[in-house]
Amino acid sequence: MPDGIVPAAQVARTEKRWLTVMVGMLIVMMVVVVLTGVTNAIHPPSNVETIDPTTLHLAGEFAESNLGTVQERDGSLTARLVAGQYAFVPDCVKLAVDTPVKFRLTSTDVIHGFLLPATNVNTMVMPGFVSEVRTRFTRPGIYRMPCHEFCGGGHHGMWSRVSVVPKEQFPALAPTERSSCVQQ
Ligand SMILES: [Cu+2]
Repeated sequence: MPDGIVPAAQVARTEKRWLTVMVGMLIVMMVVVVLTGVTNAIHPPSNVETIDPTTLHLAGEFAESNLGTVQERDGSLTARLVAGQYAFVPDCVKLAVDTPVKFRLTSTDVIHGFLLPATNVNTMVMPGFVSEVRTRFTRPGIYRMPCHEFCGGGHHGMWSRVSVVPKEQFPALAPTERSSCVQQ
């Protein structure tokens, strides 16, 4: 219209069109969420385990002597890490290829993130909670491990590594022994 006033019927039509687009996008996103959940097993962790972040270093599962990789009786590996501003401890985790792996992590201070590109490992690490992720590496190599939750001024430097080696190169560990690749 020359005076700039748009007729009500046209406004209603345009709004309906945008509403349809928006509902369509919502449906597409819901389908993506459900499909990735079902086909790729990408879903929120179901276990809720709490832990006191103020006494981690004193004793228990996340005491310093207990961090790193441990071999379970069934041959599987468990890697325990503590995340804190601005590092993971240990900062290099050694694991074997084609072996069931369980990561157990917790934080001493704020929320951090634990992500291994090209794997299903992607979790938040929260103080007060234990995050557990299970995986199996099909290829040896160095997997870079960035913290992917903004955790403060040094966040961009919070990088660690996971070194996955062929089975025969992985040391046979005694039940109380821990392994890492921190010195390498
Ligand atoms: Cu961070």
